[in-house]
Formats: sequence, structure tokens, C-alpha cells
Amino acid sequence: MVGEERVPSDGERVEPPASFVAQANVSDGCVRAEFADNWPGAWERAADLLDWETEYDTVLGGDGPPFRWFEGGELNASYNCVDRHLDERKNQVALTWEGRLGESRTYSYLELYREVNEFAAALRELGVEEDDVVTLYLPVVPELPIAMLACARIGAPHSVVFAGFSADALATRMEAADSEYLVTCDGYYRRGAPVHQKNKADNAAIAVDGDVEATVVVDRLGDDTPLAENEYDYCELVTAHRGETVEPVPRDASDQLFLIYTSGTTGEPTGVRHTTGGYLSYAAWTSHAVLDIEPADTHWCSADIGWITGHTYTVYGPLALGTTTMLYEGTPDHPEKDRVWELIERNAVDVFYTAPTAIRAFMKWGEEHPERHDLSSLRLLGTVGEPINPRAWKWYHEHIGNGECPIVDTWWQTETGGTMVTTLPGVDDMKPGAAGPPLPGVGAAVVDARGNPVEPGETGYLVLTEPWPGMPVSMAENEGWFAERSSVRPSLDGYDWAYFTEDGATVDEDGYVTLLGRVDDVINVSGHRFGTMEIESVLADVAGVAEAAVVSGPHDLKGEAVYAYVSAAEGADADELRAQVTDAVEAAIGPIAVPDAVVFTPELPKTRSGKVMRRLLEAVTHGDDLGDTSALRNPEVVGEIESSLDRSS
Ligand code: 6R9
Repeated sequence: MVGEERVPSDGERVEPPASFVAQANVSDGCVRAEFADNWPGAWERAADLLDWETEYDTVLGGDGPPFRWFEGGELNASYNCVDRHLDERKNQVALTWEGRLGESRTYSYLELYREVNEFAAALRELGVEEDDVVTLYLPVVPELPIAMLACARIGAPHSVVFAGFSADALATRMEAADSEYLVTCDGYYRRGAPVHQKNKADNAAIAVDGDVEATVVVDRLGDDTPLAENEYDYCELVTAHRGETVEPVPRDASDQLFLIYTSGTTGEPTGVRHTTGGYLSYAAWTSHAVLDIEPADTHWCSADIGWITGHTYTVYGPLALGTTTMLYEGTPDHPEKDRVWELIERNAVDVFYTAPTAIRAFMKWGEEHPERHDLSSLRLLGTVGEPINPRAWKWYHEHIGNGECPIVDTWWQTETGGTMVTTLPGVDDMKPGAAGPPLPGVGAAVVDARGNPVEPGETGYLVLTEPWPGMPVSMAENEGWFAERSSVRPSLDGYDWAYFTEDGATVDEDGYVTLLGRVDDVINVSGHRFGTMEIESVLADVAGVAEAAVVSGPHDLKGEAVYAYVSAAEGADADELRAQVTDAVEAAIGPIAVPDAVVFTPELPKTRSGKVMRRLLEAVTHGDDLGDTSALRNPEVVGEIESSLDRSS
């Protein structure tokens, strides 16, 4: 949680400017009543944004799980994101890519159509069949969305693994998905230095016992990477299939479009499976109603495509609507701290969607950087991934949006597929710090431990009380879904069906929800989810670590930081162990999960029954009051930990 100003909405309201409302895709407040009076029928609005090969019979099939959104309908996601735009805008730019070294590339809808078809033909020839999972382990290069759309074309679900993940993390995900096909690259640049991605992919292939049927390698570094048997150069494959077309495979609305792994409460990452009809409708609808995307726009969602935000709001939503979507491979401060503003100016970006962690960094770097650029093309700003504190909100509004662009603070999760709680920018007033009301048609409530709605201003748990089109397959099918989640959980017995989001929240008298952070063991570092258990199980494997516990700590820029408390085995050297711990996390998960602080303690604080007292570790980390410590068996370690923290700060 962001330490500063965690009590956000001071009741201040900011109205969207009339000039924005006048042109907004959704500006009629009646949309709420329309969904309320005709639920689930009004979700037709979302499905109508797509072209269906076979019209659906029912908007929502099933009174309870299994839910079937747009039952009976058939469609293809690649057709919807590419082919159907050719008549009207074959020469319009679909993808514009800005590379790390200052290079750029664009693909018109026609060029995208050609390459998606050629790569789809190549995947088929390599043996990929409908429903085979293809793993995509690529940084933000145009070949990533092209490969996603090529998979979608032939009905093969993709599983994109964030490029910064390690070989072990890739192997775990390939194995869990039973995926025998991999698309990767020789390497890519990170802050100007090359990262050798193919080496990581090779190590993953060894770890999965060589069960990889084919690996396709995109040449990003221009290295002459030697290719083994069953390894293919992307460019050669596409060239070999030049001019070929592949009929888009009609998929049932409930058929899987992709899966994506995310961190939950257990040590193992969870695979979330999204559907073709429901997810794509939801991506298109929220891009239209919330991000206000129009075909003539240039849209920039700065998230990496390896996360759900990039899937929905860089690839599927914007392309389904026929807009120009911008891909940026680099970091915001390389080569200079005005890189983002330079890109917005040069590409005349209309809608910019980023994370609070980035906004806090921009604030720290100073407004002189955006001030050097003409940002007047911007019409709407968005944030996602973590709570945004009012100070950052106001800075974003004033210095990037010139006090004129509405801001949508969009709350959602990997599991929800698209945004759920946020203002409609052409309808609702904004309240800095509060995400907003649930979107029309979305059922959400803040409840206490017994499952009863809390009074305005009181804290509780955010639950989703109605199914929505972007729900994943497991949630649609599984009656017991919500009951299997974490140990801190409200009782949801009073609902026919409900989903516990694992987020704490408050709601005000206008129904605006303010998010307070996760209530499970998930740490949100710069908007990326990691399970404490996931990191702890890596630490436990380091020789020299007797015991370790991982908790969330405060961080000015990243929102939350990973604090590792380690009790060392006899004779271990602290400095060496610190380096080993860092290396182990980097190898098992990736650099972004590496602890910000490794704090040594002779013992972990434990209850009399021998359980690690995480609550206490969190309180110590945040410098909060320790609360009731009567259950603590070894109170003396608390002082030791406090003095270690003082030394390390
Ligand atoms: C899309 C995405 C989900 C978790 C979620 C919550 C946090 C996301 C937020 C937000 C406050 C917002 N979160 N958006 N918290 N305000 N606008 O980020 O998915 O990576 O699965 O993370 O992120 O805690 O539960 P994911």
C-alpha cells in the first residue's frame, strides 16, 4: 500500500470538461439505468462491437455456473482485430513500435494482416493444431502481437510469459500449460545492454525434459544465433510462407483465447484462462466506454504485453476497435527522462494509460521534462495496477493532462480480463484517489467478514457479485471458485454466486470505491503481482538460509517493496548470503522480484504454536504499532530486527 495519503478521496469532485463529454463514445448517463433494467441483456452492447461468424442465441447462458456468455456464438479474435478492418482502413497504421535503441517500425492493417497470416501458416506447418498452447516469451516487439493474433487465427491459445522472467519461471509455466511450442528471440536490449533471451529459453527447454516440439526465434539483436534441430528463424518462416492466407478458425464464444499466469496466495503461479467471445467483447467494450478509443486515435498503454494490461489494452481492445496502438520496448528514463513525453509528442498520442508507479517516478524527475514537449494531442489519461494517491493524481492531471484530460483510475485484475471499477469518463465526475463506481452492468460490493455490505466510509472486502463477460473459464465453470481462495475471506453465503477479489476497500455515499490494497499474501511491486510464498520458497532453497519470511514494505516509487527476513544457518556469511538470495530470486522468478531489503535476524518472530508472525513483521517493516504481541514466543527478536532495519536504512 502507498504509505502517504492512504485516505484518499477528500470528497473533492472533478467534472469531466464539456469538450470531452461532447465527443465521448459514451456520454449518456442513461447507460447505467439501461444495464440495471435489462441485465444481462444490455451486455449485447459489448458483443455488438464485434463481428460474429455465427450469431449467439443467448447473452448469458446458465443461471449459475457454468456460465456461458454469448452462448451459441462463434467468432475469431484475429478476424475481429485484423481482417474486418481491411475494407475501411487497410492503409491505416495498426501497430506503431518504438524500439529501445530509438528505432521505430509501423504496420498498416494490411501489413499486419499479411504477417499474421504468414506466421499462422508457419505455425500450422510446425504442427500446431487447434487448442495446442503456444508459449510466447518475447519482449515488446511487433512479433509478439503478431504471434498472439496468429495463434488466435488457428484457435491455438497463447500463453505469454513476461520476457523478464527467468528460465525456471518459463519452464514452470510451459509445463503447467502442457505447452510444446515456444516463440522467443535471440535477445533484447535493457537500458542499452543486451539480455540473452535465447539462453534462458534453452535452459527452460532443458528443464522441461526436452519436450519442446518447435522453437521459433525472432532475430532482435542481429546476432547469428546458431539454431538446433526443431529451432526456426522467425523471418525465414514468414518469408517461406509469403503471401499465404489462413482461414480464421471459428471458435465457440466460450473457447479459450489465451491463458496467462499470475501470482496468487500459493507458491505456484495460477493459470487464468480467458474466453474468445466474452473476453474479447469485454476488452472491446471497456476500451470503447472507458478508454474512449476511436479508430482515428493513437493509443498508448505503457504496460508490457507480458501482463494482462498489455494483452487487453495494447493488443486486443485497441485492435478490435480498429485503432492505432503504440508499442514501446524501452524504459521511461532511457536515454533521457523525457522519453515518454517525446514519444507522446512525436506520435500525437490521444490516450495514455500507465501505472501509478510510473507517475510517481515522473513526479520525482520533475515537471520540467513534460514541459519541454507539446502534449496537447492527449484527450484522456488512465492509470492501473495499484492505488493512486491524490497527490500523484493531481500532478498527472495538471502537468500531463493540462488540467483538461479526464483521468480514469481503473481497478481490475488478471482474473477479470478488463476494467471493472472506474468512472465512465464521459459521464461521471472523478474523485482523486477513488477508482469510482462499478461499471454499468458490473456487480460489486464492499462487505464485512460476514458478507454484509459495509456502511459508507467503513473498510471491508471488495467482492464481485454478478458474472461479467470478461470472466475466465474457471470462474465461469466453478461453483466453488470463491471458496477456494485465501484464508482471509468474507463469508459469501448470502450470494448465489460471488467472487472474492482479495482486495480491501471502502465505499462512499455515492458508491465510489477506494481500493486499500491486497488482503492476501500478494505483494504489488510497481503494479506487478508476486506471492510472498512464491519468493519464500525460493529463499528456503538457498543453502545458508535457515528460515525466511517475505513481507511487503513501503516504497516511495514502487508502491510496495519486497522485504526478506532471513535467519542464516550457522557459519553463513551475511554479505555472501545476501548476494546468494538476490541471485536465487533473479534465477527463479526474475529481476523484478528481487528483494529490496534482505534483513538478517537470529530467528523469525514466532507464535507459541510456532507460526511465523507475519503481521508483526509487516508492522515492524512499516514502523507501525506492533499491536498485541502476547502470542509471541520470542519477543527479543523484535528489537534486533528494528535495529537491523535502522542500520539498513
Ligand atoms: C490489471 C492488473 C491486480 C491487483 C488488484 C489490486 C491492484 C489494480 C488497481 C489496483 C487500486 C487500481 N490494482 N488496479 N489497486 N487501484 N486502479 O493490475 O492486474 O496484475 O492481476 O493485479 O492490482 O490489488 O487485485 P493484476
